[in-house]
Amino acid sequence: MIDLYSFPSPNVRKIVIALEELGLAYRWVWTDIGAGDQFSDAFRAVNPNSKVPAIVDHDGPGGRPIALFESAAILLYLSEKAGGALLPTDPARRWDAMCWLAWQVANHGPMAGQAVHFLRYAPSQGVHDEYAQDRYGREIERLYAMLDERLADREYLVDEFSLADIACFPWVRLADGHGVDVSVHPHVAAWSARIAARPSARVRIPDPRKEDPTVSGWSAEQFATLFRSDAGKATR
Ligand SMILES: N[C@@H](CCC(=O)N[C@@H](CS)C(=O)NCC(=O)O)C(=O)O
Repeated sequence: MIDLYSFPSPNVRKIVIALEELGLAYRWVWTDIGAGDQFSDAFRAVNPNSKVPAIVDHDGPGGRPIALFESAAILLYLSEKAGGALLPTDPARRWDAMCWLAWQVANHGPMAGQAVHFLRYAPSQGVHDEYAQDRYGREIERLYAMLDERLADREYLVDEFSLADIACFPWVRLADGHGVDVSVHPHVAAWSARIAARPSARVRIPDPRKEDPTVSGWSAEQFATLFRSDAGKATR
């Protein structure tokens, strides 16, 4: 059994899709990153970097429990556990998939994160607003143009559905939030619709906060916890 430390977020969704595709048994461990659960000693024993996703596989190598963090490492672990599934068997194509997986976690995810931060969350810094929005906006557009070019003549990033697609898809679904209009990247839009049709992509990540009708969006306290700053209070 695998414990998945979860919160409704694109990086967690990658792991959910992989677990579902591979048919591996898992259970949710709700980790409220708005309430600061990621900074608890118990959580930091699993992920010293205080972020979701993280997993504990109670049946890890040698039958012993293993804790893993960082979405790319978790995806590769799950693939290996399932005998190399979700990666091409051909070595050249497998390495191609690795490149796109690394591209997502080192470029697409972080740049999208910065773009949404400066578009939606950062308190106004006057003249500097435009600078940050321009910098991250341009970089994220460049990355989507690159993705679109890659998908122009193939159904999936390395022809067959792989970890590379799983890593990119949940972020592409949030493109609006980081200021990207996916309709101007038609190959990305078609690829995204293809993946969205898979049952694994439709699984709902449980969110106990949604059962509380008084909770909607981020409160100033949750915002301050998440960004470890009081700055957000100025915007609310
Ligand atoms: N590079 C990490 C990024 C993980 C990440 O940024 N997780 C966010 C949610 S999507 C988080 O836990 N944020 C809480 C925080 O920064 O305190 C990965 O790919 O797993």
